[in-house]
Amino acid sequence: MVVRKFLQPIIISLLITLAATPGYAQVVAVVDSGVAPGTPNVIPGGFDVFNNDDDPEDQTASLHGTVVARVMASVYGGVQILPIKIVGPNFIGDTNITNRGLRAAAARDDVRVVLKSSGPAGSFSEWVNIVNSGKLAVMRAGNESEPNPNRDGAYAKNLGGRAIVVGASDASGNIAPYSNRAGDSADVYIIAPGFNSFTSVQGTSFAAPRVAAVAAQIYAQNPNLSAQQVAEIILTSADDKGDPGVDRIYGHGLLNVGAALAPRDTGGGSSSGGGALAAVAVVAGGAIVWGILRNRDGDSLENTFITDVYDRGYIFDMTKRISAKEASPNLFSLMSDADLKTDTFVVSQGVDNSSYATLTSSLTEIDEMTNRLDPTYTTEDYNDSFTKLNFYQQSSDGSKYRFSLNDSVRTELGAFALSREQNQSTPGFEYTSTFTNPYLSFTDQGIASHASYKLDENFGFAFALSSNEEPDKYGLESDSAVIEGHYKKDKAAIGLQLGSVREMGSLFGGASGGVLSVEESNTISIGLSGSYQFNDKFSVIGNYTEGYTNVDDWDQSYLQNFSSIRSNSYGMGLVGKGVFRQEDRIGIGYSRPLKVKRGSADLIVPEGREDFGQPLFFDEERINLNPTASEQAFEAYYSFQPKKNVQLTTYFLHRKNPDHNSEGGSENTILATLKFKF
Ligand SMILES: [Ca+2]
Ligand SMILES: [Ca+2]
Repeated sequence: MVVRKFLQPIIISLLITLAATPGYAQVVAVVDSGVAPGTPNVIPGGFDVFNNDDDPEDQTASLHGTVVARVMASVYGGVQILPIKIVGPNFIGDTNITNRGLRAAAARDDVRVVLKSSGPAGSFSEWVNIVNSGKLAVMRAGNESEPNPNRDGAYAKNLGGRAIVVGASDASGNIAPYSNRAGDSADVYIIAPGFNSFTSVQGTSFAAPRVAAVAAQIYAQNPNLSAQQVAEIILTSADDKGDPGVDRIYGHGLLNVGAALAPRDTGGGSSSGGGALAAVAVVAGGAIVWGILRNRDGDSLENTFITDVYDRGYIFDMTKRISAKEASPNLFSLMSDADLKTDTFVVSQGVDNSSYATLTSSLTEIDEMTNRLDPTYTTEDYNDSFTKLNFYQQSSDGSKYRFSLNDSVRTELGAFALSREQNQSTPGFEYTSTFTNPYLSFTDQGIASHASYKLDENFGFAFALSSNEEPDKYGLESDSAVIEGHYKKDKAAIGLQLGSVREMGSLFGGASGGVLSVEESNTISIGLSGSYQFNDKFSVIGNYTEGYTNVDDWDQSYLQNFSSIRSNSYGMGLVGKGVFRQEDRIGIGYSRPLKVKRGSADLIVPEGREDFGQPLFFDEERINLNPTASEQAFEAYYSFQPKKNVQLTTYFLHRKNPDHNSEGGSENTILATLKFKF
């Protein structure tokens, strides 16, 4: 299986905490049998409508209303419960009493949620009054195994999305046998555990308070939400059960408390500057990312304040979201060679010119970029069939053409190309970018082409283009071009490259759409490459490239006011052919991958807000973008054919400070591949 991840495998521990919320009253009126004295989370001011007094003591033998209150407090410790007693001993009561209780709940301004979990049904008009006064209605579905919710629960579907009717689940998360089903109320129906540790009795009465408690906590996250929004958050964050989607048994599915409270993004951007959640998973270019992370004075990124589409605030460790997109092609490409299915078609071949095409297809795994803030998120790779196409043509006059789909033409340039000219062999280094032009393209997806011409025995020039227009898939949209002139005399050859790359939303191949993103960056580069052939076996090759980048800020980004940026890369190596055996290849290389040498920007990170709807506070500092460490990469390979049709390659890589991370330590990789040709 080929693994070619745009995102490096970032394992994210979700470090989301709720931002401190001012003490808004988020009261739930519990229209039930009252509560026993000393029940936690109960606020003063409850009513006993049944006995017409102001002490709603619980007279039921099972302490029904008391258990309901305890279940609520176990789900949300901050819940404030206003008991409204509408039944006496043995649940005696009637519609008039219930209606008076509902009216009392509607009249209270501090009540945001009205929970009806026992007793005779009230009138529909009283529930209309409750939702019209801005409150969310939560009703039990009933315990008669019926296909539809009954009693008050039957009203939920006609209350304009401002009500939720709750069925019961068993310990496995399936609908409990006794619970009334979603039926005609599927759009407003959810299930929650019908059991609890306070009583052995089960029922939808004990499921509904869980939903009411979560609703209260969502109101505490943002008291400006409407009842409709709170219902929407709870219903749409439920775990789907039964048939896919909303169905007539489970409605929206099983209550998921964590998902209901987690930041939610539906893909829209935020104009508040709080950071669009869609943009939270950040992949920054390896050339720059450790400059951003290591050169800060403050801890603003560790304590970033973010808001979701419902304007709920969270404190978030943004550094856990930022990962480096490696500055250099990684080893996956080498491993993938062993796995790819490759077919080579010789299109035509003659004495004077030849052309051929290779078609390679593989299965690719791409990490999904989205939904990483959701605590219920599990890394879901999706497979994508992936096709590489290369078409080559070489003419008798020495000119060469190449057209590639989903492959890089970088190895046609720089020291790689000079080496091939002299040695008739392409070096086997994996750090191709340091030996060629790292700015040609930061990805090997997309379309690329190359043409080279010989003017005479000594002079030649080449032209390469690369374009990627799939930012959704690969996170990078860029157009680049490099023109190269080369001169060869006797044993020495030199090349000079001029390049230009325009990246939309990215900087050095990373951060597309992320909070460290940019609107556009434009880099011009100049490169010098050289090759010297010692004898018929060995050559030394070297390459140096320098780039100058201008950045247009993106107004949603935490990085603003970029200076112009200078960056560079270099590599040198010894390559040999036919050293120990006729067809062997050997190479030892040193690379210093692309890295920012000079540049700065303002890091502006939201750290909180005075109140809901008020402007955000920002922490602001000027940071140097140059990483404090430099990656040093040494690589060596030896490749030979022990038998005809068999090729054995061994490869060793040592990286110190990978991606220029001063705390990155060192990495060693040893790899061997065996290829058979049939
Ligand atoms: Ca009483
Ligand atoms: Ca379903």
